Amino acid sequence: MVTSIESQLLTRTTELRAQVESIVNSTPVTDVHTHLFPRQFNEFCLYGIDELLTYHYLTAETFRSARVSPERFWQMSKTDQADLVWQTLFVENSPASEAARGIVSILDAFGLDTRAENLQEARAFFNSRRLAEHIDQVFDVARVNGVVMTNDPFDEAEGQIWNSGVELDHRFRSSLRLDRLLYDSDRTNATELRRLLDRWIERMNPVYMGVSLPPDFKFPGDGARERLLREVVLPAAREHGLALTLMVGVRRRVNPGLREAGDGVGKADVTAVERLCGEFGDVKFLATFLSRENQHELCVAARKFSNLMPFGCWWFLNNPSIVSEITRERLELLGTSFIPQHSDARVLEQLIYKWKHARKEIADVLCDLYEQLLLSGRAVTRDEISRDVSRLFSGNCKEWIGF
Ligand code: FIX
Ligand code: ZN
Repeated sequence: MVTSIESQLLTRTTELRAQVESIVNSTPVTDVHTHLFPRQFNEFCLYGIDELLTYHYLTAETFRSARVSPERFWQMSKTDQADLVWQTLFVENSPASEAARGIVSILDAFGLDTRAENLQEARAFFNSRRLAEHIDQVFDVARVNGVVMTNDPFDEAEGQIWNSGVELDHRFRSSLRLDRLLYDSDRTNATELRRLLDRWIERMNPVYMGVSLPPDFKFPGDGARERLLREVVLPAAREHGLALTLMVGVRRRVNPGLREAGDGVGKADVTAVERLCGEFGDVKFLATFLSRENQHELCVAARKFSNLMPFGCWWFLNNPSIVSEITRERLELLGTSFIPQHSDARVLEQLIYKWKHARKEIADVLCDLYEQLLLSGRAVTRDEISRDVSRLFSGNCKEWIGF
């Protein structure tokens, strides 16, 4: 028999869950790391069903089930590749993976047939879209108020667009990606590198500088990369007042034949980031690690260094089961002083699924947290829930990178 206290508690937790879900689903988010481009960047601005289905997450999964070699796949046209992905992952099999379910969420958002036998309807729909309005609708449906791009000043074609004095859509802000700068040994002249950095910072007006790092990254270290970080990048970050974003634990081209789908993961050394934060206490760091095994250590490191902002459930971690686990441990160790997610979107409409799926997990974790708080003797108000979610979805980002 349910006592009156139990039924009161049940009513309050039911109301609470409804409040949290409504606030999480309606609060706009700033997406701190993507590979998206505005339409002013022409062919860099990827959208539509063929780009969505040839996303490297899905091609990797297709190679496991289709009887087509990667070599043969790369010789196919993009539409033939997309047809094969659709047939393999959506017709011959259930779209069980997170990336495949993401396509279902996107098609459903536009009222398209998620069980179609072929891509005829989807292609006709996306081909009929006027890009400017399509971008507006995607941002609106995903409730994304801004995205940070990944800009490589050493990509010939991208550099030409920047040099043309392109006017950016205000929803897209640049970040200066340093991978090529730090990994191309022929650019290791510190003075030359600093001159290049200053020039590109002035031209792109980035909100941060970013670099991806392998699992064996050490700091301090005696390699060229570590020397350039210390002598060039970090002084530039300090002088320009820019945060440095570290994405640690990627093993590039574990299987080169898969191209962009060929990267892997490795457990990294979080103490390297601790030492960076300690030595450069006046620089703000954003950090995400690719290995699930590094997540708890990252939370503890962030408790030691308040100039360290953990962000996102990166790449192979962006699956509901792991997003839930990481978000829960971050809340338990850091309160709301972290950035729970970034989309890493490469194709425009991915914003819709990546944020819909993330919001579901974040809402569930917050509901549990607030229910525990209630049972511990403190209820939260609607305004407090809204304040917490706004901090997670945009406030921490605004404080760290001004966007
Ligand atoms: O280094 C990165 O920015 C990674 O996110 C990419 O290299 C990766 O291909 C990706 O898009 C993962 O989601
Ligand atoms: Zn990325």
